[in-house]
Parts: sequence; C-alpha cells; structure tokens
Amino acid sequence: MSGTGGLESDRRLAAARAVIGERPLRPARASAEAYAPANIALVKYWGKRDEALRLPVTGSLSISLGDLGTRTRLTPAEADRVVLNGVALSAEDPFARRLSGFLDLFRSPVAPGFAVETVNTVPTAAGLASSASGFAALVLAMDALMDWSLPERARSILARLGSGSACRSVRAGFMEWRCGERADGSDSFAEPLPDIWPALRIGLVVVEAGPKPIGSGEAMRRTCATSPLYAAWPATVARDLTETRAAIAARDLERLGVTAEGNAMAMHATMIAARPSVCYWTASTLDALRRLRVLREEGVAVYATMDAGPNVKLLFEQSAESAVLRQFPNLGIARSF
Ligand code: 2P0
Repeated sequence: MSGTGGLESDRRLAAARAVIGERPLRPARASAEAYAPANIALVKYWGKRDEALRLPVTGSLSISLGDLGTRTRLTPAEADRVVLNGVALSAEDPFARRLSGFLDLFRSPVAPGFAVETVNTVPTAAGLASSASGFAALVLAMDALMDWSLPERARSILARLGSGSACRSVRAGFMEWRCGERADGSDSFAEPLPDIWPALRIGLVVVEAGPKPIGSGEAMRRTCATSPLYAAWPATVARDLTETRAAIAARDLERLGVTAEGNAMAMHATMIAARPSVCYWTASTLDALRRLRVLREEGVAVYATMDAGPNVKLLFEQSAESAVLRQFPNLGIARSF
C-alpha cells in the first residue's frame, strides 16, 4: 500500500473510532441481522471535498424506498466471507474487497473477520443505490452484533465511510445529509425530516439492469476536476435544498418534482461537460423521458430523477398511478410511507 493509502486508512479508522468511542469491539451475540432501505436523492450528492472520509461538497436530500433495500446478516469469523444474493464471492471480487476494506474499521483480536450474508431487493449496480442500503444495513447489523446502541448520527457517519449515500439509508423516510464543515467529518451525517407523505410514489423504470460503464466515484472525481459546469453546482444545490424542504412540508408535488427533475438534469449536465465526458444515458433513457413528457402533456403530474446510471425514476402521487402505468407498463413502484 502506498504511503498516501496508509494515511487515508488511518484517517478513516480514526473517524470510525471517534464515533464508536469507548464501546468495545467485541461481539455480544453469535450473529445479528439488519435491514436498510435504498434511497433516491431528490437533491443529489455529486462531488467530494474529502475522498477518504467521503465528505461531500454539498448537502443532499433523499427519500427511502420501503421494502426495496438490503438485508444483511453478520457473523464473527476467522476471515471475511461475503455471500451476495446467495452466491459466495471470491476474496478478489471488487465488491468483496470493498466490504473487507470497510470491515477493517471494526476488527479486533476477538473478531478478526466477519461473514457477511447480504440480500439485495434492488438490482446491484443498476444505479438504484444498492451500495447505499448495503453499507447502511452492514452498519446497523454491526451495531446490533456488538450491542453498541449507537446514536443515529453515529450510525450515519459510519455508513458514510462505506458509501456516501449510505448515510441517508440508516432509516426510512426523507433524510437530509448535512454537508458539515469539519475536516474530521464529525458534522457530516444525515438527519430525518419530520414530514411523512403517504401518497408519494417512486416509479422505477429499469431500462438496463447490467453494471454501469463507469463507477460513480470516478465519475464524480472527473466531474469535479474537469467540468466547467461544476462551479455552478453548489449554488444550484443550495437553492434546490430550500425548495425541496418547502415542497415536502407543503406536500406540493409540482414544486417537488420540478425541483428534483431540474436538479438531476443539472447534475447530469455537469458530468456530460466533464473531459472526457461521462454520459450514463442510453437511447432507452431518452425514450423514457419522452414518454414522461407525453404523460405531462396529458395533464398527469409526474416528474423524473436519474442517478449515476441509465435508469429513470418517476415521482408521482397514488392518484396518478393508473395513468403512469399505462405509459410505463413494467414500472416497479416503491413507497416510503
Ligand atoms: C446520490 N449518487 O445522491 C448521488 C446521485 C449518484 C448520483 O450517491 O463514492 O455510491 O461511495 O460516496 O454514494 C452514488 O454515490 O458514492 C450517489 P461514494 P455513492 O444518490
């Protein structure tokens, strides 16, 4: 490992130990299981100010996806083993390596390794945020295994060290990730919004379920380093966060949808302008956006958001469900409340 790599893992370890505090790294039971929902950002996280600690350039705000997420069982073991959706992964598998790197934060002489059995109910690597629910479920299972009863913000910080957006998946509902200012990341965690919106629906238009051509981490780095449009992103997010909070408080779908759709388009614009360009959209993505416009022209209140992948997510209310299904017959529909 390079000197910088060692320094980075030391900083991650220090950040994790700071939130675990004096609690012992000693399993309190034979195994533990936890569930975390996936989340979709209405105002996106795009860009890090600190790679090692996964500290964002801006805040972000998401909604969870109910029973679409990750269930994880954690058992102490001599060495790490990862079973994903019933398939044992080799130690060289990129996902297994990433999990092991994260588990380094929790090892001790009495728990040198962990067996991780994890089941995703969202397609892995299809831009539906399975890493967010995956790392959040792992942190919740670790908390239960060790019997720590960590405060929610500590869980959120630990999940953030696994994957940025995971800090928003430690509980259901609307979550706002506070950007924070401190260099150690102790003020960068997600908090719930008090609002519930039972009629809100999230439609999942899965146009391609395969792995994406470029990971979001690399895409973010390239965008920050080379995109002439990135300079406008922090101010866009600041405005969109204010709008989104107000729209949620008022249960105003049009205000929420217009803001979320504009925010997603602005994020994609920053990456399309990166050099070399990052474009996750395919012909099927554009066709889904065309069908969305047809619906809106018919007077149906439905809006889109897109993440680091070709899939489109729709925002609408229960009353529009049958109209939306006519245009998107294979739509998966998630609800948070
Ligand atoms: C989000 N995305 O807010 C944004 C929108 C993708 C597009 O968070 O590098 O897997 O592990 O911190 O959390 C995807 O990025 O990135 C993401 P890392 P993560 O949902």
